Order: sequence, then C-alpha cells, then structure tokens
Amino acid sequence: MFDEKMEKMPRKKLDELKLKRLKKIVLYAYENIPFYRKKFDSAGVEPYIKKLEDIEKFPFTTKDELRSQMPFNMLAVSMDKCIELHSSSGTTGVPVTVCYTKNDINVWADAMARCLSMAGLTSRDIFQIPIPYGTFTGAFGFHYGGQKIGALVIPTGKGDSERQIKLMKYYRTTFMAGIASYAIHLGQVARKIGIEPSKLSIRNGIFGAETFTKEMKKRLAEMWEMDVHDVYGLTEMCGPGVSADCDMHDGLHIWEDHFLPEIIDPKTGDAIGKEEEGELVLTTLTKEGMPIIRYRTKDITFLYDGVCDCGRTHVKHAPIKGRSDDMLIIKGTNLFPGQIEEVIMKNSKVSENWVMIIEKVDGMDEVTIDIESKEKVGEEEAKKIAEEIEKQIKIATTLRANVEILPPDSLPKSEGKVKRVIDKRK
Ligand code: DLL
Repeated sequence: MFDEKMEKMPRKKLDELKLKRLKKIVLYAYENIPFYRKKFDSAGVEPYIKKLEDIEKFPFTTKDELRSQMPFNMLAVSMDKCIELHSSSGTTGVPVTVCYTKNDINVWADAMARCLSMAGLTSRDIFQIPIPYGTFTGAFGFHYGGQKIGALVIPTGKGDSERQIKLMKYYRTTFMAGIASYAIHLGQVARKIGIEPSKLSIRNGIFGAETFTKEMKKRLAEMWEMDVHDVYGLTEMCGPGVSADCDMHDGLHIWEDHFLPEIIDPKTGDAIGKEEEGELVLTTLTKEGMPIIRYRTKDITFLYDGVCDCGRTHVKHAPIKGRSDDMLIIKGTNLFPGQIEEVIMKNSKVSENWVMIIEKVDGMDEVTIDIESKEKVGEEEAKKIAEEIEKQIKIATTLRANVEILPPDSLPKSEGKVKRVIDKRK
C-alpha cells in the first residue's frame, strides 16, 4: 500500500479527521470566497460544523454556479499561490477552470499514487500514459501519481495509435493508464499491424473518465491479458484520483481524508442511506486553491456498507452507472447507455465499437444501434446477430431497438471520451 497508515485508518479515527477537516474547510470557504459567503448567508446557515451530518444543512454547489464564477472567482487564495491550471473541455458551455496550489498538486499526486499502487503499480514498472497532456486533468494525474511511486513514466500523450503500440513494444511497457474505449482501440490497432496485444509486456491497466461497464472491463482484460482497474474523478475535485478499485474488484474506495461523499436523491436533494442508489455529492476536505462544498457530480452510484476484505477502511462506491444528465427517456422508459453496453458486450461476435441513434419518426421514438462485428460476416449472419442482440436488449431493458451489424472498422474512433449516443430528438 502506498500509505498504509492512512488507507487502513480505523473508522473512528478517520471520522475524527474528516470532522476536523470539514470544520476547517467550510469556514475557509466562507471566509475566502465571496460566492460561498453570499450563498451560506442567503441560505441562513452559519459556517460552523459540529458533527459530520451538519454538512446536510449547507446548500449544494452546481456546475452552472461554478461556470457563473469562471474563470477565477472561485479561488480561495491569491493567484500568485497557484501553480497549475486545468479545465473541463467546455464543449457544452463555459469550461470549468480549476487552479491548484503547490499543496493541491501534492495532495492530488498522493491520492493518485494510492489509486495506482492499489492497481499494482510499483517503482519497477514502465508506465505508459496514452492520454492527451493538456488542460484535461487525466494525463497529469496519472503522471504525478506514477512519479510519486517511482515508476518509469512514459508520457506518450495524445493519439497516433500505431506509435503508441510500437513504443509499448520497444520499451516493454508493463502498465498503462487511460480511457477504456481508447485502450480497446489501441488493442485493435495492434492487431491490425500484426501485434497481438496480449503478447506485449502490459500486465496492468487503470482506466476511467467514462462509463466503464463490467463487460467492457472483461473484454479489456482478455484482450491485453492484464488486470484492469477502475479509477474515478472529476476536474472540479482534482481530476482522476477521487477513488479506485482494489484487488477485490468490487467497488471503488473513496479517499475520505480528502473527499467527503454523500448520496442524495437527484430529484429532492434528500440524503439517501448506504447501499441505495442516487447522485454522488462531494466536498473537498483539503483543497487550498479552490475548495468546493457539496458539489453535485450528477454521477449515479451507491455507497457500500461494511468493511472491505483488502483491509482499507475508506468507504467504497459502486462503479458509476452513468450521469443523471445522460439518462435517456425512450418511449417513456428510463435508460442509461451502460445498460445497453452490458448487453452488447455479452455477444462474442461483435466488437467494442457501437453507437446508438435516437430519433422521432411520426412522433414516436425510434432507436437504431450500430455495432461493428468482430470479423467480417455475411448478410445472413449479420441479421442473425442483430436479432439476437435486439432480443437480449428487449429482455434486459424492455427497449425495442433496431440493431444493425456493420463491418469491422466502419465507425469513427475517439481518442478521448467516447460518444455512444446521438440523440436527434433534441
Ligand atoms: O474525466 C477525470 C478522469 C480522467 C478520471 C481519467 C479518470 C480517468 P472530467 O473530464 O471532469 O474529469 O469528467 C468527470 O467523467 O463526473 C464522470 O461522469 C466521468 N467519469 C470519470 N471517471 C469515471 C469512471 C475526468 N471511472 C466525469 N467511471 C465524472 C465512469 C467516470 N465515469
């Protein structure tokens, strides 16, 4: 373990530490960020915490509110204390910008080092990072965490998949990080240039940034013959490093000494008990540059009850099911794209590349799912595969969809987060 004392801290002691930090951060946000001073005052709450549950009296912070304060009005310190800036892509509006102090970067590196060592990274590993280095937090998080552990970090950065594979072979990379759909794409490119991914030296991988279903994990593990770990995080908290799964592969440990989790009903905002699904809300407990109180992540999950067999005491959350704003309502049925992916990935004849198109035809929702086959297949065979998947989707979700099997390599590939849904109704 990277930090055994902290990762295995007895519950009582961990709660005491959380309380101490929560008291401090709430007051710190109130005293240093006019946005929070105004917000707490108008909600009629004083910035004093006596017990952990007191956090529930405070108002939530939303992405739109952060945007309204961008780029720098959410800072609790003067700009000269900040040493790095990251931001969300801004594709759906104003980018959310986050500035880090030296201490924030250190905390982030530590949290990531815990995640990476939990996934098996050691100082003997050759650690390749095929993620764009830029304002996106992904690559830098893995980079700082990997260096903290003392692994040999290879910052291959953005794209050029053939080059990525060649470098993996040349340097005998043992560990990779990134986005699951891109790692699948890399494996497909390797095969195309005559290299079987499982014959490379990669033995471990850690992936996140997008919905990461159980079936996708299985495929990734088989393709590369590696152990696959899930890492979660978001720009507003630090980037990757909020949580990751241990070798039990059953839930992700949230580093509670840095992030206070709550689960709420996304409709009412009320607290939800352990083991019940809802929206994850996070409060930063140690952020200096840009502390955030009760941030609505929109990510749907639940918190586990009980202690993990790995010995870590930090609470686990279930793999993210999807984002509340990604939930689709089709013909009156609520559905997450991940539920469709679970069904598709169970069919061994299709590849990992698929896209779902929703449109209105004569006032009715129509769903078409395009999926690439693994190998080239004839018309008859394609029809049979499509019908089987249509049937399984209907059983699993009640959705009647029109599945089309396309030849390998016909769908566009993404080097970042993959886009699975094209909703033409909007
Ligand atoms: O995606 C940070 C990250 C990079 C995490 C690389 C892990 C690996 P954002 O671009 O701000 O930050 O997007 C955050 O991505 O609210 C989730 O909806 C989604 N997400 C992140 N990790 C996971 C995961 C990065 N492991 C948003 N499983 C979050 C499912 C994830 N969704």
